[in-house]
Amino acid sequence: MASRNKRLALGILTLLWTVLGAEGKEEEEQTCRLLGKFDLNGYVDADNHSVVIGGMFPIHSRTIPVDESILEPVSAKCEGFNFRGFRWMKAMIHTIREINEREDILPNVTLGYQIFDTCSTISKSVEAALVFLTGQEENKPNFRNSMGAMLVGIVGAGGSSLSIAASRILGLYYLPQVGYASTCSFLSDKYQFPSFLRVIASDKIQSEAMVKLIQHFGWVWIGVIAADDDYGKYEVKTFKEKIEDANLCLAFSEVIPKVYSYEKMQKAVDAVKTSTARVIVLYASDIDLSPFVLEMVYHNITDRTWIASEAWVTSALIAKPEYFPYFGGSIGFAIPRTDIPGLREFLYDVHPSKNPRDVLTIEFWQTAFNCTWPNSSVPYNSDHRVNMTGKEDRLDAVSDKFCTGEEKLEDLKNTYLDVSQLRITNNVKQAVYSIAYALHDLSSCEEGRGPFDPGNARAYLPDFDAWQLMYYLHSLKFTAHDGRTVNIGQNGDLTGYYDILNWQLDDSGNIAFVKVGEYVFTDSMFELVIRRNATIFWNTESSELPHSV
Ligand code: TCR
Repeated sequence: MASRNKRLALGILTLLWTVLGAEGKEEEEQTCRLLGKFDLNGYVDADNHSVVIGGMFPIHSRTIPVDESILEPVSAKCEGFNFRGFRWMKAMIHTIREINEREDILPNVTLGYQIFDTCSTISKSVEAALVFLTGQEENKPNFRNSMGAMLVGIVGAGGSSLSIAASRILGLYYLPQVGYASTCSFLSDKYQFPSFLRVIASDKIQSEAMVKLIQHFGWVWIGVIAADDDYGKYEVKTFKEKIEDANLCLAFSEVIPKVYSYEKMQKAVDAVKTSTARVIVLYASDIDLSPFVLEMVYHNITDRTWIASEAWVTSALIAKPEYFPYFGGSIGFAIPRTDIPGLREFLYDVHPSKNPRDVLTIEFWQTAFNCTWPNSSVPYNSDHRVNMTGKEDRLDAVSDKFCTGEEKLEDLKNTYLDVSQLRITNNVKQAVYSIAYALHDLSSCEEGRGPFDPGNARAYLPDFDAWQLMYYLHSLKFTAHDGRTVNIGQNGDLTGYYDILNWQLDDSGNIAFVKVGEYVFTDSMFELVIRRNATIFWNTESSELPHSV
């Protein structure tokens, strides 16, 4: 069965390769745009490097719907610049540079990278997975990237739906893939996703933690709203099961549509409006959640306590002071926060004049400073979404102000530069480190002591197959820069803890994520601790703990 799958995939790849081409590399670091069928944006630095780590990040929020009158298949363009995803991508480059400077990890190897923008969509993630595998002008996957360097593993993709799609293809070849934000419990199934591992805990744990939190505060009557993707669907499914087991009651369960639909959105809004449940669990990544947040503001729905899943609990997109009357007092789970030395400086080192072909940096600059970069073809802030009134909102606006290049990043209050909440960003770092440590272990394995059959007793660097890394990744345990242990574990999942955060207003009128407790978990135990002296802000008329019974 597996080998039939492989042959089938090989056939597809062979076909696809004939329409694929790759542009050569001219500068040290350049925007990489592959010609032919696929149209992917990203970054590559791989010349003369023996080993390359691939990356997939949501640098845009969505693809632009393709004009239906076009008969040929075309690769969609993207819009909705995502500053947070841009920061994650930068964190990967920063980590690779750091590893290259270290003498204790892979001393004789320079790591390169090849990174693609997934535009938060499945189709782009699949395009990227195929380009990673086909790589260069050979009609079979050869685990070399388009610069001829060896591809050893992939960091990403972001959301579970994207990782699942990419993993279906990468898994056929056992190419290591380390997720930094994909939490779907489904991905723990090693039969379906043999080469997927992650540096973030599975949602199974968070659903359990949610129920414990709900019980802790004595709530019984709970609503749930989730994104219309694998993340939302699986989370809700497990959550419902756990709610039933705990004898709690579900008031309603609704979805937030991925593509704006007035009817679907109103169904969710009505459920919140009409239900007597005062406590509502929200499972969605921030990009999917923001249209729903606007609806809550529009309908002036206050006096609800939102339980935040990790995917939006510290999101700058949602935690805006103007939303505080509606979402203040939210309480939810966050993965551990850390500081990353040197990252701040690295993030500030960005300027569109450095490379005129770096379209992502140009778009970053234009969007951040609300101006048009002279002589560039990068569209300014286009938005093809159907808006809240149900009409399509085409604003291919060109800002009438030109960027001068003198704009100051210091003046910018933007999530890209905010290094106070490094959580997923740190996961990106640890995902890169996982692959690097596995490579290091593989390269220092003694003759005859490797995991492979005697004829192939030792895998030499760079002369080895990427799948051989899986052996080292499975048993990987290392200490991160902040002293924490990263343990990918046998089933590719983690042990660790969540911070429990509560949204309060600080003295300067911004939203502060105040830590009020922790949820600690290992394979065999878990514990919810709400700090005894913690002051929790509740968004109720009386400011007292809400009742939802
Ligand atoms: N898992 C979600 C995606 C996601 C995310 C995030 C996206 C998580 N945390 C933070 C943006 C920011 C958790 C998934 O789809 O698996």
